[in-house]
Amino acid sequence: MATEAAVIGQRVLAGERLTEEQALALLRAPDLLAVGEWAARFKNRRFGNQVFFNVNRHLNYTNCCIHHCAFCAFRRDPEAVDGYLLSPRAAADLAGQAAVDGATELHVVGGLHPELGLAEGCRLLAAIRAAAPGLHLKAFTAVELDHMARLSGLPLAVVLTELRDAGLDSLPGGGAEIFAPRVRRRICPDKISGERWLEVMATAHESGLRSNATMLFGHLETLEERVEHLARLRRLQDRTDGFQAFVALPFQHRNNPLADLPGPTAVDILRTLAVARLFLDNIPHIKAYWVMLGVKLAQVSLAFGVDDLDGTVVAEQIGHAAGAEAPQSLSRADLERQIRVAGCRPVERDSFYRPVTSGMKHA
Ligand code: V47
Repeated sequence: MATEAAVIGQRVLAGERLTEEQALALLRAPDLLAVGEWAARFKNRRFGNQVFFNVNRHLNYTNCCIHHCAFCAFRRDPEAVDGYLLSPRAAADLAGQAAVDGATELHVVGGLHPELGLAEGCRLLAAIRAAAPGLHLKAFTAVELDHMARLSGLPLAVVLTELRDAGLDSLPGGGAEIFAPRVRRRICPDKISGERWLEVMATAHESGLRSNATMLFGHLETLEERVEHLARLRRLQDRTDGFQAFVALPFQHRNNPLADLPGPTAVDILRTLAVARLFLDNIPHIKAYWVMLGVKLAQVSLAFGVDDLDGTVVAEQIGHAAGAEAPQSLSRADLERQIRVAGCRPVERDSFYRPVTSGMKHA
């Protein structure tokens, strides 16, 4: 007799949308490989054996933050001796070098610096844009955008317009954590609510900006709260169609107040990615962030519904501060090899998932 999970698998492959109850059943299903196989088939229908990657660079402009998130090992008090805030000039120099090295995208995020309002955010982007006109600027999480709107006393729509005029091209998906208030009270008590995160994204999507979405999982949340998070993303995507990729971020457990939690196991990570692929039928790309998965597990995840391996990265600090053991960067050749050895075809993409066919390829 077919198991409950097998019936769900048949239904989803026949085109039925997964319910929250079914997603939960798959997260609990003992047969990891069956769930992975359905997710891989779902992915292959859309993208065949292609796996996307991009040549990017992360730029964390400040570690100073007025919040005290329990999972974060990167933040410093604004007055701390090891707190930093990059000047627009220093950020521009890094961006210029990234462009010379062949990057097509800069991922710009930081803590909530008490003095970094809209004017400073615009100055930062404008300096980067001037130094590297061809780079796509994926900058500022919903949390940072809300902070700028508060400091400047301006509506979010105006903040977004001004940042776009200064060079903003799209938004990263960070800061979503887990939407459930029960969990937020414990892991990020000062942060905007899940509702506000979704509202900021809705406003951005309605203004024509595209974004990603994340989920930081494997700490205090229940599986039900994980599914609820995915369901809220799926509902917003039904309305706006603005999310390009979903990024599942496994909790890194070192050097932070939650360090006594073990973090998710490899099986949990793979199952969560596979269920995200099957449940988020309206978000095209499922991204493995190898910095937090580790390169080896990220490669395995390509058989579990993942179609995007992010990226060359170069100078990541948030995951590494919390104990990520992955290297600081991968080269284009490294990424291509990881993808090929997994039996897939590497496709270098731009920030809107169009294949990169020309330009300097020497990262
Ligand atoms: O916003 C912080 C999370 C995010 C930890 O949009 C942690 O393409 C796990 O958002 N363990 C930053 N996660 C990373 C991020 C991201 C990465 C790659 C691609 C994209 C994209 C977005 O990492 C933070 C927070 O949600 N985070 N500390 C930790 N200890």
